[in-house]
Amino acid sequence: QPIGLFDSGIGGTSIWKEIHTLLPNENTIYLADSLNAPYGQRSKDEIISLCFKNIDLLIQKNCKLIVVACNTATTNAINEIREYYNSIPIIGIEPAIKPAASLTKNSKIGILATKGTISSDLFASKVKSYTNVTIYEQIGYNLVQLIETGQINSPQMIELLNSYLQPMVQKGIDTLVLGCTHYPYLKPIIETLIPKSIIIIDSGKAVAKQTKHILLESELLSDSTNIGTSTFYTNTNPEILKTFTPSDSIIEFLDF
Ligand code: DGN
Repeated sequence: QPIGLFDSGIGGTSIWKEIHTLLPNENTIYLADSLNAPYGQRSKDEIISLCFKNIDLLIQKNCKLIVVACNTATTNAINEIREYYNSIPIIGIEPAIKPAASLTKNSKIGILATKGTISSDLFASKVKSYTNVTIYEQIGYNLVQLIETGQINSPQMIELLNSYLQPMVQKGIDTLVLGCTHYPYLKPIIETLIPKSIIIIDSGKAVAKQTKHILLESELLSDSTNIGTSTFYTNTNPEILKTFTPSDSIIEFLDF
């Protein structure tokens, strides 16, 4: 039985990579719901129903565990998802505030995430619960769209990123959280725009560890002789997925 993952587009492949690296014996199915991307600018109700649509399909494909490989979907819909799908393990992704709070030395953390994540109630209550650190939030308007359209290294990307990062740098942050699963692909550019002393973190490795832990605990871990197959479905043009996945992956168009 495969592990199922989904995101509004290709961003969650950054999470898939960490899971595949840690658990190479697992088969995986990834849904890139690019047709409905970006979730970051949709209402909570819309996000919930898109999540249900994706999870129904992954369950239909016999998945044993679901990873919501999207901060926007997790922060807006994880409670509703867990309540409805109560017989399958669900792993969500949230901006890595906790590790950032333990890493920061000057108690100043910056978070870059989508509008959907930053304006969610779950995110707001998380931020509030960290009383010992100052958290500077920044919405990454349009970054997902540029990544989805193959413009990672474009002048527009550099300009936008710079305008989002400089205010946080000026506030003196020493830790930057990438709170969207698309953003790890921007790390090489971000590193050129901020001081080297600022630590950049995302949730990928922690999520992979958590996935392993849950599979072990529920005795769902695949046999160590299995060579994991990786299948990616997209409901738009498969071309863009090819640049974010290994060449031996199965990439197919699916109408979902
Ligand atoms: N990759 C999603 C996230 O982690 O929030 C964002 C995608 C989007 O639709 N904005």
